[in-house]
Amino acid sequence: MNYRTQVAIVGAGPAGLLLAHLLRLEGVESVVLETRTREEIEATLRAGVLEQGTVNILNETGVGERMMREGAVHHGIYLRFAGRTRRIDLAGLTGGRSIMVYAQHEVIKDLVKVRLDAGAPIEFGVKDVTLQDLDTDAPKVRYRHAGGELRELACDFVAGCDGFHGVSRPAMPSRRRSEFTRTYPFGWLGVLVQAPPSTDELIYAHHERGFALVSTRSPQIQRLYVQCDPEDRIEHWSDDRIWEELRARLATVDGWQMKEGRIFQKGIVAMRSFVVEPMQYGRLYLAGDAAHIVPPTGAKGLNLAVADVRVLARALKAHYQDKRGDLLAQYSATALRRVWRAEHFSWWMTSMLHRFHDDSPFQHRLQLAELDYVTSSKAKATTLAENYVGLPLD
Ligand code: FAS
Ligand code: PHB
Repeated sequence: MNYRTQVAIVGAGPAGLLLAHLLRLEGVESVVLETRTREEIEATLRAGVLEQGTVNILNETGVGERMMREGAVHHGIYLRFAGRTRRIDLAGLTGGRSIMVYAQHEVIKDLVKVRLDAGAPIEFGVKDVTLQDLDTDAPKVRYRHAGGELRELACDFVAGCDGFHGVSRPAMPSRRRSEFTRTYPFGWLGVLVQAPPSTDELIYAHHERGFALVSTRSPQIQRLYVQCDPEDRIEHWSDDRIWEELRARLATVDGWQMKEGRIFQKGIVAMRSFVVEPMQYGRLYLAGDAAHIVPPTGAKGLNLAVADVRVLARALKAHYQDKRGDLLAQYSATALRRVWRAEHFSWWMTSMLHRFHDDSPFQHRLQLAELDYVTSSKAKATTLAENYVGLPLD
């Protein structure tokens, strides 16, 4: 069966769902195609920190009510090193900008609900998605409907929001794209714990045994991470070993104690930095992880996806409402400027806070000097703060 829309959106992650939402509010039609089921995407554990700009756009477009009710606003973060804890006053250093701790899959639930309540289409469980005629003004997306029927969706534009392992980026001819990559020799083991919070704000810890992060999800559920070997297998990480590492890496000279509890989820993620240029090929526009990956140390992944689709939605609106092509033509350059800023910040946070196994004692001292400087110089602390809360969306 063949049918038509204005914008075919491949992928129902934060990028695809928010783009569909912004376009619908501007009267631009779209269809969202997703390989997984609604239950699966609403249960995917990923990011947890929303920049000020992300919070603002969710509130301004009417999908922020539950976030404001259930999320937690944090005005600072802690850096812990050499057994001491120092606070970065995010709000004080950025004229009142803060972060919201609200899980990515909760944002997904809110965006899916508002779309389906409006009767707008999301096709879950699609297969064999292929992109056609992207270098013409009549691109198409072919796919197999969940029911098995082959379908062709004709459109004006394709938004590739299908993540790092999707089909959109590879649909760009390799001679027409450049890829920039850095892979880190470590990963994160993340756990969900049934316990009360051990801290009022996130703790980023540097330790000779490796990095650790204390984050949260709710007053009953905490999110904790330890640096690990990316090739390691989760079976090698018993709960006892995880607590032993967390206690050691988070220990302070003033005897700070972590509140422990039942670990009910654990997983290991590898870490890399990746960017493709340009983020556009013909009528295909890439957004989010389909175009760029950041290590999670800077909490930028989800927020960059949001920033991309904000620029893309405005450009598509200008195309349909004002017959303007300039914003679409500038999309890739506009998005990449913010992407590289976030790539640099995420690489810097990762380099300052993690142990590189081939680190010399000299390198270790340099990290401690950097941490001492960023927590004692207002100028340097402001650099961290303004990047962490997110530079204002232009
Ligand atoms: P997503 O990957 O979220 O969404 C893409 C969607 O496209 C998925 O639903 C997928 O099923 C679908 N799809 C794929 N192929 C398709 C096809 N061919 N056709 C149709 N649909 C297709 N960031 C943080 O800040 N903090 C974290 O702790 C953190 N943890 C992470 C852990 C992991 C394992 C990963 C991979 C990322 C993590 N991130 C984290 C980054 C994360 O938040 C991403 O930046 C964010 O999900 C990007 O959103 P999207 O670009 O929408 O891509
Ligand atoms: C999280 O809560 O999952 C989280 C927080 C901060 C990060 C990464 C992940 O830098």
